[in-house]
Amino acid sequence: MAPWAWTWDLCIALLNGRFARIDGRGSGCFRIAQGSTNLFTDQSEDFSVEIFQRSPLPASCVAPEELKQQSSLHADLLWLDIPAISVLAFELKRCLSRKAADPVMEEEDRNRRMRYETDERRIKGTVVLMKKKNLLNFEERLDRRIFRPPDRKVSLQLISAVNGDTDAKELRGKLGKPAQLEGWNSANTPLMSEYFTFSVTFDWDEEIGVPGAFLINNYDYDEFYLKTLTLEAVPGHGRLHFICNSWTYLPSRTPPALQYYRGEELVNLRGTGTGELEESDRVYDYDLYNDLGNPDNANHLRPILGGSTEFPYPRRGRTGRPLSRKDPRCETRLPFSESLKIYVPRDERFSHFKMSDFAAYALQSIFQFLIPEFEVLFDRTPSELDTFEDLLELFEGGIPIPDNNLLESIREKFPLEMIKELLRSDGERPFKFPLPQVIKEDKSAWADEEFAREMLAGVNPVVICGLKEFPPTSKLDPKLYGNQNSSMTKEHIKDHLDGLTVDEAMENNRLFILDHHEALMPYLRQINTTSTRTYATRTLLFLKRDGTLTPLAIELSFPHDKGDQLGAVSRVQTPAEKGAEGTIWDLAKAYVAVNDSGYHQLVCHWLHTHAVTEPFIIATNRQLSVLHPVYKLLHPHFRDTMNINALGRQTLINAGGILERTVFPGKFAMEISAVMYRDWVFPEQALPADLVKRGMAVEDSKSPHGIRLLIEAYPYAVDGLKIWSAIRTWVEDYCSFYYKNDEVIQEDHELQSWWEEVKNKGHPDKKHESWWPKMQTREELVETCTIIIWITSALHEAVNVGQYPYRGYPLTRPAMSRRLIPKHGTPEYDELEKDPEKAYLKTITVQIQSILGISLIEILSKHSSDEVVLGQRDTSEWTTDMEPLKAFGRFGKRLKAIEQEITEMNKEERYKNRIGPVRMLYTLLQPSTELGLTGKGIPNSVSI
Ligand SMILES: *[C@@H]1O[C@H](CO)[C@@H](O)[C@H](O)[C@H]1NC(C)=O
Ligand SMILES: *[C@@H]1O[C@H](CO)[C@@H](O)[C@H](O)[C@H]1NC(C)=O
Ligand SMILES: CC(=O)N[C@H]1CO[C@H](CO)[C@@H](O)[C@@H]1O
Repeated sequence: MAPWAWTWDLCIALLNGRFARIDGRGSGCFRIAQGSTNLFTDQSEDFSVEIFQRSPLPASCVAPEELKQQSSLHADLLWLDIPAISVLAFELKRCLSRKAADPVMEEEDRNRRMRYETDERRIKGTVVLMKKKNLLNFEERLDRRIFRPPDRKVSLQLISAVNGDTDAKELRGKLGKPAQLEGWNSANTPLMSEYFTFSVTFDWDEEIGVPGAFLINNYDYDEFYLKTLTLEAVPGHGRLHFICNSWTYLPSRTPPALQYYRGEELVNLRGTGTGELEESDRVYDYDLYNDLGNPDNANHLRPILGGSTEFPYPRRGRTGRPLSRKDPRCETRLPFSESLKIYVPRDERFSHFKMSDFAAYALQSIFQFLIPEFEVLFDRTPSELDTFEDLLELFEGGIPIPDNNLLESIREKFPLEMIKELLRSDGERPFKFPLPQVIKEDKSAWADEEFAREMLAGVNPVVICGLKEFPPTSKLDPKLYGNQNSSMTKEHIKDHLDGLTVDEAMENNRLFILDHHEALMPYLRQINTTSTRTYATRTLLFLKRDGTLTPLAIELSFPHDKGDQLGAVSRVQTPAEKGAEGTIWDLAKAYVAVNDSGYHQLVCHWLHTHAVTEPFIIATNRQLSVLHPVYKLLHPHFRDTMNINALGRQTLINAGGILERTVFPGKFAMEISAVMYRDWVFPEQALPADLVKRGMAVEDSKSPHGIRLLIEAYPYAVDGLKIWSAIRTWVEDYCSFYYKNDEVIQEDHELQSWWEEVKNKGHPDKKHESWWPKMQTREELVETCTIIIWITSALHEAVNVGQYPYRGYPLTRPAMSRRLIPKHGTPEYDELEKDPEKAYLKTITVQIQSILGISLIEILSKHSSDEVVLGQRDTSEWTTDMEPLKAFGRFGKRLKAIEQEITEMNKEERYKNRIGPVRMLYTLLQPSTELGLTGKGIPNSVSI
């Protein structure tokens, strides 16, 4: 292993790019950076300087030998996290000094230089490729040298940026003669690298002039990832360095010679709309969610989502698998064991070692191997969870697994080091869950204050509304559902309003509601046919003088036994501490939590971030060239989303999948999310608009973000608005550079086609809505892009990362319930009086599998280090335009300042909702913009 080559590779590992057209069936057009840094010259001294600037050496460096040992297993991780980079820098320096002393290298350098000087009609270049490999195939990962280099089966052709092709009908840049990749020296390619460096020699003549792009064709069956091409000494120009995707042009400003290729590439990406798509395809197309159910299995029949008024839905990426024979409207599913092979456009599966694959893989393994085993285990020992202590024991002591064979088979089935962490070989309780943060410090997770606080600063802070009428009324059709108005009365609450009357409290914006009644009610009867028993709930809250909320009453409603038209049967519980009433109050809160966690997972998380984003991604790739400024703006925010969504259709949201098993509506879960999509309004996804709509804020031009919060200490909104505004400023600066006025927007045909397609093909069930921005002004473009970035970054983060810390403790935040409140005079009621813990546990469902699921994700995400967070990009050379780069720098600085502001607020006791009685700070919207990949912060995209 030549140390020199090793360092070379490490340099390259720090950059990022995009897949080249790799299927050998066509050609792709690439963009190119001029005058970039010297990262890829033979003088890698430049590089070492670069690295040292970015990341100062830590005081203690890992010894190189040690590094190498670790590397063989965790090479990818090492590349990506900060301490490792520092170590690499250290290593690099060491190697450089060796290189200088290496006479063979020097000789080669000299020869190369001579060739350049004597042979002017040739251009020497260096191509850097990455081989494709299977993430989960450990053997392959270890022995990368078995890669057969593509050698002469790959050709490259330069495309002139200055001269047209006289033989072509339309204007397109002159193509040079194909050149082949030259030899690949295996000794030069280190063990732990996926990157390969090749030489290439182009014939050059005046007609090519300065190349502006190149065409690459792969006639080999192996695919590879193209990183860079560097041309030495282009006559009349000098050095040219092509990093995939760093030039930006509006369609009308593209050099004429390249326009043809720009259009052709988009045609390629749109595909033909027919046939099954294969792994190497890069085609982006739309389809219905007709692949969740299985027509051949009576238990797995599910409606098609999308394409009907009953079940409207955003579109998903098309895979083109064969249709079902039994029901040709449905697409057949991939076998479970092949889940990871589900089609997504090749460029969407870019990063080979990343969180989403990991998590999907882990979840799949859990559900395939573990859950069935656990189910057997817990059926055998039904008395296992009779008391709250038993549950705590699970967290503190691990899950008891009596059967050693099971343990062994689990070990075999989890090839990944990280999952093995869960499976200790010492002692008989191997599954130890980290204690969820919410009960770590203090057991007051039960407290009413914490119950209420989490509506403002928990994992689902996006549902609570201001109360506008009392008692709350229903919009459900009385012909179908009878009287669904609330049965709460002033009597229930009047003594707890700080001396105000109900009307005064409402006028002063002191009353709030978490309303989970309206949408759930029509489904309760159906849900009642599953093993779930739950209520529709309305929770009334009062804003106290100290800025915290307290629950006043919870209304639990259930359909009338004799039919829907007779209206709801409701009961109203008010806070109680002792005896049966105290237990019933805790149960009432539990039913609210059940409803809230279902709504959170299905609507706030899946539908409002994952599902609605996918059509934007597809339309962006089909209609905006990679050269387009809006493509460039949005692209980092789309990373991994199609991949995780596709894996989700395979194992999470499918019939019988994880979602159905872990949220209370069971098999109706996805249907309900479709019904909820009817209410989705794109412009209301903007944070300020959302807050105003929910009655949590009022418009106020004097306030910093144009609105005034009615609960001043609403941490999600306070932090969110800062981030929202930072994104908006950045987007505005960026768009203003390319679009000097509204006409440029109107005349940008790619932009206009993009927007048409978002509406008509991506969200076609909503295409007639009048609220879609018209995309005629820069203001509309700025607002639209801000919303997209907000959804994919901060909004997703706010409703995603807190799941385990806030919801990992199923006693206070159950996700399922299996019976209603027992009636007076029944044996069940007696039990509730005598043994409240047991009665409580019989009502809520403690789901070992869901704890296991989220805790695994929790553990995995601690290890993930390849997220790129808001305010950062995976390469600093993402554009060559200086103004946007500067604006981006300002955005990063602003986020850093916000980080600081949040930290400061979190220190102040007076912001009670930031810490709550459980002493757990609200940090979900901390942007964490320090340089480096700390695994913290707001990721750019929905990637898990
Ligand atoms: C529910 O309340 C609204 C507003 O007070 C009222 O108009 C409506 O008639 C009530 N519905 C029923 C079915 O009583
Ligand atoms: C809910 O299910 C239970 C048990 O099957 C049944 O007795 C009850 O009538 C159902 N309630 C409604 C409203 O359908
Ligand atoms: C499925 C579900 O989550 N049920 C309801 C919970 O509460 C929200 C808020 O009103 C409803 O929209 C959901 O339908």
